[in-house]
Amino acid sequence: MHKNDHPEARWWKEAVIYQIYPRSFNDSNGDGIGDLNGITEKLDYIQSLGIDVVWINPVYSSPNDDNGYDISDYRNIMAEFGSMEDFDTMLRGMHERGIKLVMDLVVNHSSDEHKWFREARSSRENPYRDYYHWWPAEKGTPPERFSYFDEDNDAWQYDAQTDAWYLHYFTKKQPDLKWENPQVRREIYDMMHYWFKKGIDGFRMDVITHISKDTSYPEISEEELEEKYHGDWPFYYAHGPRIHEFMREMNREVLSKYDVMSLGEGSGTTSEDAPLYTDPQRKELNMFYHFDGMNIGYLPEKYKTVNPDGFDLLEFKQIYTKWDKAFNTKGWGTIYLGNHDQPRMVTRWGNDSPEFRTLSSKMLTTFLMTMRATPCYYYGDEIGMCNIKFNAIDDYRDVETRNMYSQIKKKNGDLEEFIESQKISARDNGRTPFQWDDNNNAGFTTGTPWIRVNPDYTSFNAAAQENDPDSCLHYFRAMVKFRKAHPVLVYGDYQLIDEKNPNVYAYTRTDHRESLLILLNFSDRNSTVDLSEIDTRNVSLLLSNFPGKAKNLQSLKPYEAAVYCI
Ligand code: TEU
Ligand code: CA
Repeated sequence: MHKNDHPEARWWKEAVIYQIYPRSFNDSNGDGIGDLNGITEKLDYIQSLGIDVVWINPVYSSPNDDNGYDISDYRNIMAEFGSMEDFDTMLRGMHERGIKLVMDLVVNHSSDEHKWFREARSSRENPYRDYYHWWPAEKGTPPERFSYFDEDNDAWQYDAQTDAWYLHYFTKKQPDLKWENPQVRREIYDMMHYWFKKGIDGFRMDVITHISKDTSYPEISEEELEEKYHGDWPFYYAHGPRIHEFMREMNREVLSKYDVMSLGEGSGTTSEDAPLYTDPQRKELNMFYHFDGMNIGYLPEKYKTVNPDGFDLLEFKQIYTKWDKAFNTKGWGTIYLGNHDQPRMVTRWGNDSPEFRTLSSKMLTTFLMTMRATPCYYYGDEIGMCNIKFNAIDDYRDVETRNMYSQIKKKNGDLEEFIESQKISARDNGRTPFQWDDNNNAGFTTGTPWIRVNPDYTSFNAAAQENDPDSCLHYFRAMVKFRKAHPVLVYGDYQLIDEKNPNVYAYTRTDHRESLLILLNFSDRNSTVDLSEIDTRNVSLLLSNFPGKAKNLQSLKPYEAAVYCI
């Protein structure tokens, strides 16, 4: 293995992150809900993947209106997930195995059941009142603001007790914290110190771009807002006027004091804005993940309704190339194809038919492990888990899907089309229990799972894949090792090849030591690639998802992935 000598080398650039959705990973006590002891039980498995960092979705006290993204106590563990002792045991177990832990930081909003909000709503004079954004009734109806998760998309909720509205960009049980209040920021920084002192290794920062709001309403109209913050929603929710001031302050007061990873969820930012958060000279965050890649393949005007024709690979390539460029000199990015807010990667970006599921899953894994950004790999993708595709609204647990359904119903919209479309795009597709083995409920729980287990667990599960050297699981482990053995995949230049090819994504990664060529066929047909731009005289195959790869470099089988040294 090469010793890494890159001048800008950092552990978090070289890491592979494995994201765990605790509710669905492993249930240790039979109540149907995954928990911290469940994760601890599986630490040897997690270690066997060769990953460096685990990111867990929120495990703090929460009434679970939005599965833990509505926090009622930032310094405690959700009762369903266990106790603080269980947390400490899990963290110790990870550190003993050389695995770092990144937690979710959800500070754009709290739960309405947080003490701060309960106090704030009790009277206008309460000292916590100014922790949130209020609109008193005597000023008339509040100016229009959009909420992502509200049934009427109205971000203002009227509260009779004090005759005022409060702001919530997500559900009405997620009131937005007022970052403009220095006391709020101090509370949050203290809380961050509390977790860092416990020994955690970083934060993934939920909708962090949204914390700074334009509070100049009603002086500013919806139209002016759109213009000021790059056109259509949701951009004007992000990247608010004081955002970089807050980020720098958080860095100075907290992050700079530890050797930790900070990863911002970059919703609503463009590739021009993003480097402002991650440019090391600006001392804000380490890295960022974008939504541009996730947002392709939807019908315009129809939120989360997928285009039945699928997505355009040319657009896909253009987006990932653009984002590589955004971070190639300033800062650092992350890359993902699925997470708890997205459907399963093999269904959305590959092909989950029996013929192509394993192949396309490996092809997508190859993509994630050979790009410049830090990969965030989602639990279950290593065994090729796919969308569950519920037929009925009652099967869904997610507040987003349920609210969209009620909205469409209210407007007498096409519910059938919606349910069909959610089979591809719904977040719950990525939240079904991990498939450990072919026992009841895939070995996830001895009780009744909080959300249905994908019935395909009898053929797709970790135990079966352990015994199959050609499985997705073994391929993922091999790819992680491969990335670590080739620092060029972390730091090397990225160059798109055969840009106009509609089926094949081809690129090179190059540093002073070596040059690798990556060929990925995203289609279900034999495809060819034009390699005339590069010198392929000394090419040798290093890795492929087709063990006996065809001799002809230019022709690729359906969903073939191959990495060459050139
Ligand atoms: O997601 C923020 C975000 O941008 C989502 O609203 C996203 O657009 C949506 O999930 C796509 O379907 C974060 C968390 O990752 C998400 O789970 C939370 O629900 C949300 O913030 C509120 O905290
Ligand atoms: Ca449990």
